[in-house]
Amino acid sequence: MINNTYDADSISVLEGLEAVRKRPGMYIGSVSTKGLNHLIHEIVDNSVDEHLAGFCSRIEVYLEKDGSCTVIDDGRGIPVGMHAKGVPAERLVFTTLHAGGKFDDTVYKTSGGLHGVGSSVVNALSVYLDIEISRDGYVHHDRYERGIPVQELSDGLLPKVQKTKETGTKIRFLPDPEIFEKTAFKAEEVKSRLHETAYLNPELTIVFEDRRGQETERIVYQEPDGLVGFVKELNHSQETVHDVVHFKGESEHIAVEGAFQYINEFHENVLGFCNNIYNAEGGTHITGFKTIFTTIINNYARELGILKEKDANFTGADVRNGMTAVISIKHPDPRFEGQTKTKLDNQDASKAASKVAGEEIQRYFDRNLDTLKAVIGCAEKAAKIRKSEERAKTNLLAKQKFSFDSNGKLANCESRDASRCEIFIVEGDSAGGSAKTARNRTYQAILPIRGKILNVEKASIDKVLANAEIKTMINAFGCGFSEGYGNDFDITKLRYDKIIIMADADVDGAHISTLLLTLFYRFMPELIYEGHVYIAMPPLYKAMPSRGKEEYLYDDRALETYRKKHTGVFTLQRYKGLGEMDSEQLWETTMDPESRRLKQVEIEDARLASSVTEMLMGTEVPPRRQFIYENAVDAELDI
Ligand code: TSJ
Repeated sequence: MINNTYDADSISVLEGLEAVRKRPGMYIGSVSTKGLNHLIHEIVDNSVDEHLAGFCSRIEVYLEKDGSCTVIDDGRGIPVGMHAKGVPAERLVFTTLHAGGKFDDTVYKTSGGLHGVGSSVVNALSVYLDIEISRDGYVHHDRYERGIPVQELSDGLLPKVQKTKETGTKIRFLPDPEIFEKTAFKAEEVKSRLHETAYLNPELTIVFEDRRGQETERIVYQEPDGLVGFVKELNHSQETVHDVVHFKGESEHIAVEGAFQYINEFHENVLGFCNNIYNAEGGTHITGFKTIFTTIINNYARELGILKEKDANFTGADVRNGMTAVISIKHPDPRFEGQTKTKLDNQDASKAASKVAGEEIQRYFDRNLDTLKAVIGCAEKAAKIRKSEERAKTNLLAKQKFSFDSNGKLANCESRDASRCEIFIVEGDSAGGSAKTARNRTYQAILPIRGKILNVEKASIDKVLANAEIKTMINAFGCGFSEGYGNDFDITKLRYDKIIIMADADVDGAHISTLLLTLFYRFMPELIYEGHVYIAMPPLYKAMPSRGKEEYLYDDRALETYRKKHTGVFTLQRYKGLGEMDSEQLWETTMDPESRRLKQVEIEDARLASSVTEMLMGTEVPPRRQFIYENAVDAELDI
């Protein structure tokens, strides 16, 4: 009887394992670098949960030389005692899908995260996962390989390998190259997420080390100022209008915290987090905050006589003109919806955010009239510009509705079936010319763009709209654009299923891609959410062996492999730019759907692009060069 139960359990464990390894995307989103990095966050989130429960103050994350990742915390240590099912509790954590909740006495679960997976998924997708749990006076050891336990138990329990007075959990795992397209973690993304976590948890210390290079890079993230520090950091290079306003409270068992500060720019940046998870698509907490904020400002504006009886209210977008804000809530049972399952859906979160923000912000403004007046001043400016822009915009779009080929630059395709059509945005006239010759004109359109397009992160909307390249692009796509002021974007009108950025694999190319991504991110984010934006990946080399077929090599790793495989003599041609390829080569390597490589742009890429654009555009030249260089190299490897 006991044996049967045990067998049934191990069968279901194996089935779970197989399910995860068969369809990893279902559990971690994708098997690209994003999915790979997701493994780290999935593990770290457990330590953050332990912090939220009040038992952990330090988390260490190490990227190891062998490609593995180590995560250490000083929490209570995963329970190791015998569980009712006859195995150590820890074994269930790592072998049962969605085990978390069973022993989880933390109030707030991060398990409602992007894909709601757990440590068992990371385990199933790792060549090895090694565990040391310090608690009850000992270090307990366990180990899995591709999800299967390989550590012998003694009397049904984990072996104690050492005495200790400490407590905590240490996990080291190596992602399986059989599963992941690429197995090198992207440090920049890990760092940015850890930094974010530090801001969201002011009493937590997070240590990061990248031990993979010649020299170890070590960073200690510690942000005692929390959300206030976060907003300051977001605004660090901006002209601010007042001190950061902070508010905090609880309603319906939901903890709500926020901070905001206005800058002298026509730009709104409101970030939402639920249980430390970033909500790229916003959600109910954000709506609740925005709605109450608009009401508060309109009420004050009338009270102060800034809005007269005959005046219309400020719109929400007016009121948030120049606002940088972070809203972070802790919800006991979060639900997510939306294209990327990052939009908070709980109605009570809207109520709680609105109640806490409403009460606290009014209290603040009652005592800080200068800040209030500065904020209302931003809204007034926005309302004024909105009114004149509404006119300008209608004129612009009306005039150009049917003339998007007017400046002769767009070579449109013949088909009007959007699901088949593609538009290549090509840097430079010479590459543009080759692309026009090379393309399949039935369904491929070419839009050459020259030089650097406007940095939309900095420019106000009228400048953006005045830019010729941007105008042509908006007109070509056919779906308008959206900014704070109204929302005229209509994705159903999109004329192309794929928008493909084709830029050189060098510094300038990386720069222009970054600017384009920023433009899309700010004015047409749905294009990215719905997966319409791609980056073309031209090859870096062409290898021509003295005997045999020539071959295009898309990155340095491919070149390395090629060198190992081909013992004979071969000539290597390095492509410096798209312009070096004739139209036939360009077609074959970069445009032909049968043989080309495209990288689908994910919202995280665009968010990163947008946040670095400002730095790229700054006046300090040295860090900027370095950044572009590092990322240009990255882009080469990241295929
Ligand atoms: F994800 C994971 F399981 F791999 C993992 C868990 C990874 C890492 C790096 C840390 C952790 C983890 C789990 N750190 N701390 C904990 N804590 C518990 O699991 C724990 C400890 C004690 C009690 C209790 O009720 O006494 C409850 C829990 C959930």
